Amino acid sequence: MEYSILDKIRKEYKPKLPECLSRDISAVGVEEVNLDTQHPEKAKLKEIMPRTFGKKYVKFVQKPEKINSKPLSVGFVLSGGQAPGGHNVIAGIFDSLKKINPDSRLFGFLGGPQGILDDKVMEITKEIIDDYRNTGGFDLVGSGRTKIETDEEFEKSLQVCKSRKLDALVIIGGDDSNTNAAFLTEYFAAKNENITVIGVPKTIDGDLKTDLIEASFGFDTAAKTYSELIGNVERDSKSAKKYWHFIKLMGRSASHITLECALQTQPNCAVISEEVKSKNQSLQNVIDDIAKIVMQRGNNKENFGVVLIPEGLIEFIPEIGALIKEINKLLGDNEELIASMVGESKKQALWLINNLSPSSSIVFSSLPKFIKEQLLMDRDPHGNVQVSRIETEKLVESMVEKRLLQLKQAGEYKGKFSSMTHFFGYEGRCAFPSNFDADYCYSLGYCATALIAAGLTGYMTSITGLSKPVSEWVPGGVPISLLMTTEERKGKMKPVIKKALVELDGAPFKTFAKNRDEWAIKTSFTYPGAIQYFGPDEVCNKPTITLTLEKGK
Ligand code: FBP
Repeated sequence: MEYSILDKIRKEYKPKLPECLSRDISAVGVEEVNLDTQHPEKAKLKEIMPRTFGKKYVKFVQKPEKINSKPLSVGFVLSGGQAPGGHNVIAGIFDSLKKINPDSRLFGFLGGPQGILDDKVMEITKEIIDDYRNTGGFDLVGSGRTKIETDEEFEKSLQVCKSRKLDALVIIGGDDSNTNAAFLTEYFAAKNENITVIGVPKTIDGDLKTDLIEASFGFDTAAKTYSELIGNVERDSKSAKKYWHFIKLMGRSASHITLECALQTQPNCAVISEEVKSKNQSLQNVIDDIAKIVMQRGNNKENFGVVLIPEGLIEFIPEIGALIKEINKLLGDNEELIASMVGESKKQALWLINNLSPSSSIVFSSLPKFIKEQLLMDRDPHGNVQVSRIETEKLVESMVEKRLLQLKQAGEYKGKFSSMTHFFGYEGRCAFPSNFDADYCYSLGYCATALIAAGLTGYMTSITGLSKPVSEWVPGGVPISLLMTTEERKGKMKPVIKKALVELDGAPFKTFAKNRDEWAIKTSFTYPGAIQYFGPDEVCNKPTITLTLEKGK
């Protein structure tokens, strides 16, 4: 394997740890904290997860003497989409396990949760992990989206963990993967098995977030990478003055990435899906708003600009959201029938179209052919529509162009409209983790070990105080079941981890809303540049604007 110079130098970076984890990890104990958390669906969840619901948040404390020094055997799995910092979570678990006892062992399941079902593992050694420290990607063991959900799959997972003599299984994933972690915990507990299950919050989308999980890892690096790219496009557009750029950004549901990038780059327009939904805006309303900005700038002879579009928008537009829900329900209720049409995508599509309600049928027929086809594409194993594969940026661009033509014909628009579309998603998921993500992930790895050593199960690693210097971060664990709610999946109500959407009364959105009218008309672009790994604190170690505004200093 050949390494770039940055790759080589970056491997030497020593991630910072919160004070409490930086001394003797084998002397770290837990302290239960009584939070006044009245879960609104307590009764329902207690019934579904009788053995694991109702545990308390714990924070770590240094004890005067060693309390955990027995060797531990731990398995881990990377689940779902790649997020910068995954390798540092593994490095953190590895180093802390070895510090507790050099005979501890760490095994990575290959290719995501399917690796557990197929019992495919790789033992992580010092030589191996040293090669992956502070690098992006999940390529050390790979990832996948297989869902472990049936009793048969839970049993298989249990048998594999037992045969490997694991004390614990760490699931590094997003909301769906950690939902599965909660059920696996319940299953192991029901079988009286002493194998603990720990979750680690991963997703660039930033939507696995509560008061106790202030950020999911990867969000910082991904948002900064996209912001660099957007800044570059902005500067190009301001230099050439001839294109409008429509940029779709990842974020399957929530618009956190788009909002953060907007705060970092001050584009002319950024659509926030949660606002569209709350205002019950139709697709045409969204288009009219964008066209108005293009028109005003065009009438000022500024025929260029940048529009940010979250990839999840399509599901938040009420009429399209209802259509997608209907398609999902039809797919969920008719799994066997649909499966019998495998290889006959036209027949499958026709069947779906014929079974839509009259209102959804009208919406469906109003959409361009490419969007129709993309809406009917396969769902992911968790039943989600694959929004990354829907070209919303092209849909918006073409509808804005159409609207501008109408405005021109009405004599209201005097500018020229030339446009380009972009999708920034995969470009940011495997970047070298920023110092924030490198430190955060390494610390999360230590937290996972501390939870395992304390014999806790069904917990997600939690670090609070993230807007402060690393030494002041407060590490601990939050019961996964506390994060759960019930939601419709594949047309049926299921317990899942609640997705944290952009809060319209939160500081990040309010800051954006206060400034956006000015950014729309004036050219106020800001250029964050590339992530810096070395140099002054304010360029290397600054958290996202979202985190700073949400948590303050
Ligand atoms: P996770 O929720 O698994 O972290 O994935 C996030 C994400 O990057 C989304 O932003 C995007 O919609 C999706 O994954 C793309 O999935 P895939 O990698 O399967 O194309």
